[in-house]
Amino acid sequence: MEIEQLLILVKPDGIKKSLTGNILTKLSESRMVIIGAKIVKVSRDLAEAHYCHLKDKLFFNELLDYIRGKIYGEPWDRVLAFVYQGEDAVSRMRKIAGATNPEEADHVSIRGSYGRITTKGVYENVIHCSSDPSEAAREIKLWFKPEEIVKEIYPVKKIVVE
Ligand code: YYY
Repeated sequence: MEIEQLLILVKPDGIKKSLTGNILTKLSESRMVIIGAKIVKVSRDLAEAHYCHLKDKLFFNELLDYIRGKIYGEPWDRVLAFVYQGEDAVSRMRKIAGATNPEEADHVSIRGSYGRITTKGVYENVIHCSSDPSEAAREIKLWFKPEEIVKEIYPVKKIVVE
């Protein structure tokens, strides 16, 4: 079992639909620890860098508007960013997040429960979840300064609820 970190974003539609609590509850089933957390108004540069692997897609501009919350306006034009850490964090969190296309996602997953496809064809899938460990490392560096991430953490003792 590898100890991994990954980036989770509650996207603007997740914030607008007041889903942050539900999303964090579902993610907490993983028993992973949060080692970074903040709210971010996403600049165009950050959005482009985050989704650089999709820059040739026809939906790229809509995707940038979506992650920047442009299509919702204030006060929904922001994301909540988290760094999680745990054993096999990426694959386990991807399972809880669900497939990219919310209509194909397992109905108990976050995206399957709360996502939808817009009339413009954008997958409004309420969260971002890093797709593999190297992508996670790239994204964490992009979104967080080193001093914003708690360092200690592993090995974490078993979480005991008294
Ligand atoms: O890592 P993940 O978010 O699951 O998938 P990506 O292929 O990186 O796509 C990023 C983002 O783009 C996705 O969460 C929704 C959107 N998107 C879309 O709107 N339509 C597609 N056909 C593919 C992706």
